[in-house]
Amino acid sequence: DGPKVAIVGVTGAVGQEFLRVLHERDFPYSDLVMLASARSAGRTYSFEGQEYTVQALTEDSFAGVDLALFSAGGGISKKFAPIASAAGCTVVDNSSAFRMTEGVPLVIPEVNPQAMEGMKYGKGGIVANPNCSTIIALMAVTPLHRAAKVKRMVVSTYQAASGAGQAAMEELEQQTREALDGKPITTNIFPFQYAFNLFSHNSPMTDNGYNEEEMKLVKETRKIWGQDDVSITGTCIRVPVMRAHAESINLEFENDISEEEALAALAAFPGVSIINDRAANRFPTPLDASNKDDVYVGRVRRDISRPDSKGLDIFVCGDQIKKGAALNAVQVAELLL
Ligand code: 11C
Repeated sequence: DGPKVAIVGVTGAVGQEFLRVLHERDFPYSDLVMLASARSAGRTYSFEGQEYTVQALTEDSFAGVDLALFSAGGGISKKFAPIASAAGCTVVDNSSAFRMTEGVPLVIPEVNPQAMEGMKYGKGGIVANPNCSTIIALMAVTPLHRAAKVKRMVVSTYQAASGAGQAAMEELEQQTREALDGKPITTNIFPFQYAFNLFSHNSPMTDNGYNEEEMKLVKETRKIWGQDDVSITGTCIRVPVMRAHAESINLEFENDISEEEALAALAAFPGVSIINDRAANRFPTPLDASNKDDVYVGRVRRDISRPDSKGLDIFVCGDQIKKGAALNAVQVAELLL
């Protein structure tokens, strides 16, 4: 019982994670369709005891499909998500194609499930999954926002290879081997050496000197919180870590908030775990968060540059492929059941 589910982009890093998360969460489905580009058609995957053959994505792929999880890039979503929706298939889209489209809910289930109220599988419509950096930041910042109202937020990211896809993860691994073996470094996905290096996020630069990843943090946060007056600035950096993003976040609040109040608010929020042992200098690392559902928060401290108790610094780590993408999308799909 349950919806007939399609996975669009099943061969990619997020596509494969969709399968793992559907299994882990025992997601109910009546049938499963695996879709990808014509190049990948014919590949087979076994899932929950069944063999599936990947089919080439076409305009006819969604007949009889109730729910589709898309992660095949913005161009594919732009073309095929409206086609799927018109066929009565409800789409959860992991790309940036519709995030800022009016009328398309942009949802983190722990934060703003009300934005997709009334939507159901089999009825069409698109729900957008936010960008991974936004999801991971807002999982940690939303409980603090609810406690003391965020006025301004300064985010510095340390983003993993997985955000740039499976090929970038392979490039990091290969370059690390080449560097250790003293061989010339092969660059393919990124224009720089990635292993033992870091660089400004690879998304396109915009006119104001911010890259698109940084502007997503600004725009998506405002849409998810439904609050246009929150000031946000960010610097996004790609670091040689495999699959979990880290973010250093400085927060300025409208109201007073103590470290204890902040930790209590974080501890009470679903999907957040705290690693904050000052005595042992033990705080979240990307490896703590890798392959985990929760977002990890630590380094919770008063901002000493402010004389009052209206500023905090925190450090956050979250798995980019899970909560940053596949898990969030499957949680959205659960709300459609
Ligand atoms: C990264 N967040 O870590 C990016 C990748 O808008 O879905 C995903 C881009 C997006 O590089």
